Formats: sequence, C-alpha cells, structure tokens
Amino acid sequence: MAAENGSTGNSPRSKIALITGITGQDGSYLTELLISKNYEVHGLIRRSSSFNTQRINHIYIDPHNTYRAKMKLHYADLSDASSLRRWLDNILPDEIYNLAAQSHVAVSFEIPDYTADVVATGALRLLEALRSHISATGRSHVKYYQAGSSEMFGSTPPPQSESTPFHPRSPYAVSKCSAHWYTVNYREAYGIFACNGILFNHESPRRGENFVTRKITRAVGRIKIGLQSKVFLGNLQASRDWGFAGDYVEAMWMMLQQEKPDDYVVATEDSHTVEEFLEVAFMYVGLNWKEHVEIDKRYFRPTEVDNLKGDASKAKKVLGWKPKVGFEQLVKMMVDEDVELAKREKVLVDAGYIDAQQQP
Ligand code: NDP
Ligand code: GDR
Repeated sequence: MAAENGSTGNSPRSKIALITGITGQDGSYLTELLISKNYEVHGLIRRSSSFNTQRINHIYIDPHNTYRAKMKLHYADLSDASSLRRWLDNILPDEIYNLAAQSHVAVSFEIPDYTADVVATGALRLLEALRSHISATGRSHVKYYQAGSSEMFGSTPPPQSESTPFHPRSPYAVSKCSAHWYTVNYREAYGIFACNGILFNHESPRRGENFVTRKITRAVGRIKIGLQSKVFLGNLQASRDWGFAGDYVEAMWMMLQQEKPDDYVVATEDSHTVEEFLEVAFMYVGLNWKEHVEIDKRYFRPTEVDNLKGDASKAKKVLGWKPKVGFEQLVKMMVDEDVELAKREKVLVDAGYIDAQQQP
C-alpha cells in the first residue's frame, strides 16, 4: 500500500481526524474506532524500504474510490516540521492524535538522541505546526491529543494518578515528560485544546513483537506448535498495569469530546508481574513456563521501572470511561491469536517456504 500525495475530497458531514503513528498498534485501533464513528481519517506514515502498513491493510480502500475510502495516507515524519505543517494546511483536521514515537523503552537507551528528536521535539514540532496553522487560518476549534505514558512516573510508587510526580527512568520516558509539558504549555500559552492521555501499558494481538507481552505470547504459540522451545527474557519481577489497546483508544477519543481540555490517567487499576503474565499464558495452553524461559542479561535495562499501577478515577468520573477487557482475558486473547499465527507459520515451514527461525 503506497501513500498518496495530494489533497483529498472531504465529505461535508464527516469530522476529519489526523493520526500520526497510524501504522502502530494504537493507530490501527483508533482508525477503526473513528471510521465506525463516520470520521474521515488521515494518517501520516513515514517512508520505509519495505511496506510498514500491515496493521491497517484491512482498513485500506483505494483512494480513487472516493465514497468508500475513509482512510487516507500521506508521507511525513515527526522529524520533518515542514511536512507536518503542510499536511495540517492540506487536510484541515478537526482532531489530531499524536501517536507517533520511537516507543521502545529499552531501545531508547541505544538511540537516545533519535528518541528525543521524535518523541519530545516531534511533539513540539506538531504543536508548533498547529499553533501557526490556527494563527493563519483561524481554525481554533482543532483539538490535539498527546500520547503520554505511565513511564513518566518511573520510580514514583503506585498508585499513580494525574497528581503523581514524574520521575522518568529512560530517555524515552524523559522525552515523554517533555512532550507532556509542551502540550500543557501550548494549552496555557495559546489556548489550544490540547490533552495529555497518560496511558498505562496496553496490549493486543497487534502489539509489536519485541514488547514483553507479545514476545511471550508469540513464543507460547510457536512452542505449542513445535517451532521453538525457548524464549529469552530479562527482568520477570517488574509489575505492569496491562489493559487492552482497543479499550484505550476509546479514552483518547473521549478526551477530545469534552468541553475543556485536560490530562487523564488511563489504566485498569490492576497490576501483575511479568512472571504472572508468563504463568497465565503458558498454563492456558497446558505448558509450564519454567521449562521454556531462560534469563538473558541483555534484556535488563540500565534503570528499570519496577511497579506501575494506575489510579484512573478521573477518567472514569469525567469521561465515563472504563476498561472492558481484564488481565486474563487479554492474555488469552493474545495467546489464541498467536497459536493460530504459529499454525500458519508451520504450514510454510513444512512446505519449505521458510525456516522455523523466520516469520511469515
Ligand atoms: P507503536 O510502536 O506500535 O507505533 C509507533 C508509531 O509511530 C508507528 O506507526 C511508527 O511508524 C510511528 N513512528 C515512529 N517514528 C516515527 C517518526 N519519526 N515519524 C512518524 N512516525 C513515526 O506504538 P503504540 O501504538 O503501542 O503506541 C502509540 C503511542 O502511545 C506511542 O507514542 C507510545 O509511545 C505511546 N504509548 C503507548 C503505550 C502502550 O502500552 N502501547 C502506553 C503509553 C503510551 P512505523 O510503523 O513506520 O514504525
Ligand atoms: P514497557 O514495555 O517498557 O513497560 O513500555 P515492555 O513490554 O518493553 O517491558 C515491560 C517490562 O517487561 C520487562 N521485560 C522485558 N521487556 C522486553 N521488551 N523484552 C524482554 O525480553 C523482557 N523481559 C522482561 C521490562 O524490563 C519491563 O519491566 C511499554 C511501551 O509500550 C511504551 O511505549 C509505553 O509508554 C509503556 O509501555 C507504558
């Protein structure tokens, strides 16, 4: 699927949303949600040497089919300010969701400079593009959502709410704190309708495969089907408040439907260790995780976030949001999908199209 270059026709009755990070886990669920609400969705995608649109291919309809194509893609990058301003002027969105990020905490220690450029300065570039767009066009109704993270709380003990102090523990988390405060500042300085969602970990069958939940459920599927026998992990004692991504994108949308912009924690208020995730995932398919997991020091971080558990009472009260999928249901949903994926892989392995190390 290639991005289009050029302006698009807008249905007069549809709201228009612009999503950065549309090819990521959250971008795909948010696009589905907004299309179900009759939005016209525009996504900014970055150039890659191979197509990176797997998570949204099922939503894509050729843009020449102007009546049915509700999602349109455009090349841009959070490191390129001119591209952001150009697409704002061209698309004229009503709502902007800034989901793009180098979102892997461990990787942010390897590429801190790039992480800061995209996560922190990227948010600033988009806010500044919005400020100048509003100033030039008078479109002051445009609303902005910033994808903040529970990682900003870092070492501050749980439960963490909107009033909990930040103590970030990685270049990624520090950058998210900057993006958070840029968003607050643009709201206070220019009156922009800008919200920070402070979202705790949320997962799904579309989760990137090098985050711990998906790494585990991919391994469970492949071990169950006989494609591998071990999985190498780091710290199993960290606790996370894991929810379902499909529930969390609803909270993003709800924030932008309020009369006043504000910041909200979004969490299940239930926390589990990585070890507990392993137990539930392996046991679900009749396996003992202790026979398949090996600890590899390379997956430990220079500074760890030990314990995250959110207090989402404000989102519940003001937005009327609550999570629908609980921890065990989430784990089982991911394992079910990854067992099916492993079965399809096995067909290709048996037919000699790929070796077991490769993924389809
Ligand atoms: P993903 O890593 O799945 O997706 C990140 C998206 O950002 C991808 O579409 C990626 O494009 C895009 N991107 C990366 N770098 C750039 C760039 N330089 N310019 C433009 N786009 C870029 O993340 P999630 O969907 O899980 O998360 C969405 C957002 O929410 C992120 O900002 C993340 O930090 C934040 N967040 C996530 C939480 C979670 O538990 N999932 C919790 C709290 C916050 P490509 O496909 O080309 O790589
Ligand atoms: P996190 O998610 O850092 O919370 O950030 P991740 O799944 O990467 O780690 C969760 C915990 O698991 C431990 N861990 C491992 N992690 C990975 N990735 N790989 C391993 O092999 C492994 N073994 C143990 C980690 O040390 C950590 O304690 C996610 C991202 O989506 C961020 O973008 C988002 O902001 C936060 O969630 C909220």
